[in-house]
Amino acid sequence: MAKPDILLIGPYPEWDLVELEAQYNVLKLYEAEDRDAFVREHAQGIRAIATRGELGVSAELIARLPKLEVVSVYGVGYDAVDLDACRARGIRVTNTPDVLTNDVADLGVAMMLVQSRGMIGAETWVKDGSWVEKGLYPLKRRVWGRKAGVLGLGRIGFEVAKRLKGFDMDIAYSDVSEKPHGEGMTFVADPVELARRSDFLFVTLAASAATRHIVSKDVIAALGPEGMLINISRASNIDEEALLEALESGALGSAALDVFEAEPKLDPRFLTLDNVLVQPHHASGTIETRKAMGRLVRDNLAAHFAGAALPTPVL
Ligand code: 8YV
Repeated sequence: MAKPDILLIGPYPEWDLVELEAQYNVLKLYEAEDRDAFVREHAQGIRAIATRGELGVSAELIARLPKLEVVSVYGVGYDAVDLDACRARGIRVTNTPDVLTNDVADLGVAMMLVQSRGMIGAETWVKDGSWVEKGLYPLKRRVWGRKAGVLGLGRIGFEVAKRLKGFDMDIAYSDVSEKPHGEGMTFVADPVELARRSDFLFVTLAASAATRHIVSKDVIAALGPEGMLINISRASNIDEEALLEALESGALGSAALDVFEAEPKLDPRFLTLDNVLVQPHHASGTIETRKAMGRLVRDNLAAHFAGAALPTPVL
């Protein structure tokens, strides 16, 4: 029997590609010189899409693929997949939850530590000779024992909070309602109030139209000139223009960001600010986790084509 055609929206690691190509006829959209012509040429055969969290699939592309049955997302976030278009056509959607939770939480906590203790600047201080010429590195702010806010106490938010407890931090969270797993933390319904009581505000909620700019100008102002914003979710959760203005004016102390509106082409203002730590959307980027994510993408595709229950369905 012929291998089913699957459309790969963006590159996957080689180890996943080898496995996918053994089972499917993999059509690499990202390698096509003329993507429009490539889609037209293969439109009648494509039964599955494999994509990445930040790339998703547009309604426009879905509309051009009449035989599309399933979209498998390499990532927990599926906000970039047009779910309405999939729902309307009965197209199944899967993601890769759980396997990446701990790595994403690790990176968020690492960013807090690196940024609060000024470790990037401290390394430059050593390497550029400032230590020898100027002496002691400027003093930075402590982390342990201070106040942390977690916006979104889902799987990732919970793991962030668990780690912060190890730093004896006073932890509060916001979510749509009080959570049974929020034991030992203070529930604060209003994100502005949460920001007001926080030294460090972690953004860990799944992005959707409803959460767009939930970290508003008011939330940023409430976090204030001594506060730090850490985003390991999606850029759309933050009003990025308000964030940049607050970082430039000092209305917000600092930020540590793994995600950006125009990634990978960031607003160039981010690149000149010295109170922001920027990371290339790699919170889930460990070999172990990425291998597990790739496996789950394939397990979902295999289950779909075998007519079995999908391991991690979104739709
Ligand atoms: C990306 C992510 O999918 O899990 C998510 O939602 O955004 C990430 O894990 C990953 O960077 C691969 O592109």
